[in-house]
Amino acid sequence: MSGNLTRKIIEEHLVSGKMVPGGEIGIRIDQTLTQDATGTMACLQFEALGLPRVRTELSVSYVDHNTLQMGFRNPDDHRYLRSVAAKFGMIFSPAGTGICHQLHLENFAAPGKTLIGSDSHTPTAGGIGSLAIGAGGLSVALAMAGEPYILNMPRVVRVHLEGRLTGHAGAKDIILHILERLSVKGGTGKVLEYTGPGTADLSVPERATITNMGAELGATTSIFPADSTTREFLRLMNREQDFQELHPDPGAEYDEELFVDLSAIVPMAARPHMPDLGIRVDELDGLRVDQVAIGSCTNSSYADLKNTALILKGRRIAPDIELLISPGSKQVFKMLTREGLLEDLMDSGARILECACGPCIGMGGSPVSRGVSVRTFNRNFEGRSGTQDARVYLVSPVTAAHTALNGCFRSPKFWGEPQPRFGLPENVPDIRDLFVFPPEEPPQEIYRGPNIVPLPRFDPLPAKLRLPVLIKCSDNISTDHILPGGAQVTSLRSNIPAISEFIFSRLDPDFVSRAQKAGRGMVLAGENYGQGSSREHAALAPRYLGVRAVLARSFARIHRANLINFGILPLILDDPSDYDRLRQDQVLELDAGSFKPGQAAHLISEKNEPVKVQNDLTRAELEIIFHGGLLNLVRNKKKDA
Ligand code: MIC
Ligand code: SF4
Repeated sequence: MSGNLTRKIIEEHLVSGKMVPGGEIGIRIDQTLTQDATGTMACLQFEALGLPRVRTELSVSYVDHNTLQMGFRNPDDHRYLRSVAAKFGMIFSPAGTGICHQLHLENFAAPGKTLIGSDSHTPTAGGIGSLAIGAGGLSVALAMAGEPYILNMPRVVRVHLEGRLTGHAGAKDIILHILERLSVKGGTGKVLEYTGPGTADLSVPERATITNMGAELGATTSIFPADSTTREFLRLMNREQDFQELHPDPGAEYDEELFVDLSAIVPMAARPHMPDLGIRVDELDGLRVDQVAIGSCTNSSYADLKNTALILKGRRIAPDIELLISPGSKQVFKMLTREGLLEDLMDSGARILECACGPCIGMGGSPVSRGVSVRTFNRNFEGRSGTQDARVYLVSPVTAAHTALNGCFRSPKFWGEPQPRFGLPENVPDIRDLFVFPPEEPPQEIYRGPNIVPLPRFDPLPAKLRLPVLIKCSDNISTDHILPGGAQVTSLRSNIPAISEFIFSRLDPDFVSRAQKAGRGMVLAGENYGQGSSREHAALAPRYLGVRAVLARSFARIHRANLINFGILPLILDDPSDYDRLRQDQVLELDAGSFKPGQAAHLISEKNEPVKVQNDLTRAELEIIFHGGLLNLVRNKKKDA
């Protein structure tokens, strides 16, 4: 099979393996991005590799998540990241400059480039035609060291867009519609490649909204062609030289197809607590709302906020409502200011927050108890907003703005004339000089605050293990369930012993003490275990607590890779009914020493009952796990060399 865009980019970057769906391949990485919440760990890991400089075309270190500075932790981490960037040749984006994905799209992403980022929404850059993949911090550290990125060759889905958007519908409604059709695991092992005449109707930031939320489908990534719209976007960003035209070949073949008629798309919302629980906004008519938040890497572009401002212009938000707005970048912020739109937003009663992730990761902006919060973000997992009993709905900026005015969801038929969908203005302000570019003569000093605790060392996997089931969890457990976000916990990302105290705290406050008492154990889970955020701490901290295996009905891609990177066996239950049969505290024995790549194996319960697992681990993955994790393997190989 040949000719689709995804395969063409992969082929150009292929360093190992065959491009057969499901098979292991290695690709050369042109660009990396890290953010502060995952970046300190990635940088510590890069330091451990002992190289003098990064070996990519471009690596950018953004500070956008942990921007609250309540005490020394976050500011110390920012200073550490700044000094690491200067020493090792990375571009540094200081706190407040913007959200990594929005900034990367505006300033660095380019068609045909491969990008991996230690954040699950890295596929945002697919909107400009990059092959952009979210990964764990360690995988990104290795890419910074010039190592290929290893992944399974995805199946490529052609998403054929017909027609044009009409009425109040926007890009967010398209992806919410696709999520409703495919579900949060519908993209597993796949790349969604957007084609068809409908692509021409969408601007680059609108495309980026769609590729951003491909992460919620569990997709490896999503990508749009690079066409005249892309060229125009790059021209306005003052970097037309980064453009190359990219299309699938005529008659290109795909593994699957999906047709979407844009003219049939209507305003949509995702209901609590999952991004795929789609519903038409008119079906929510009358539902009272406490808070509206507009921003995040999904919907914080100039057009998103201009639309919002023009809907709010000359009006006040409903009296009982709180409206929070965070522009995606200082470039967006400057355009709003220049056009007087910021004033429209302020005069409506909105609170303007800094250009950062903010409420999306529970970094401030939590809703009231039992509050209904309507957000233009991409995730509405329970508790993620920082208020455990809040109910979060995901919507477009247009829906959010009307909801803020009305104080409740109203059917779009009451919203009046739709706004036109805006493009960028001619003179887009350049904010490149706000980035700190690495100096010619790199300084050698690295600043390490007391919050940066050295990485724990892990032992190799013993051949024979007796592991109690420490927790039994349901389907679609996200990494937010495993390790909560929010200001308190996220500021501990550089301190594994401290952050491990929060593992599974929202599901079961006794988990940590049980794990510590047992010394070793396993997690039992349903389908799509580890969906959502790429935070490798959701594997690293359980490993620190003694988790040596996860037995699940299926795994989300990035989390499975993180488990392997930190020496935890991800095993798939062969018979789904075993999930019902197995209980918490039950002890299972496994003879890991006898595991062979790709061969089924059996665990044995106390009653001598076998539990069959499909072991889909490759030789390379098993080697990593047997060494107790990828860093051990790299260190041991160095010792032997
Ligand atoms: C998220 O949206 O969940 C985050 C916070 O951006 C994460 C990264 C993290 O946990 O640091 C992600 O998407 O990977
Ligand atoms: Fe930041 Fe939210 Fe985007 Fe994650 S999803 S990168 S927390 S804005």
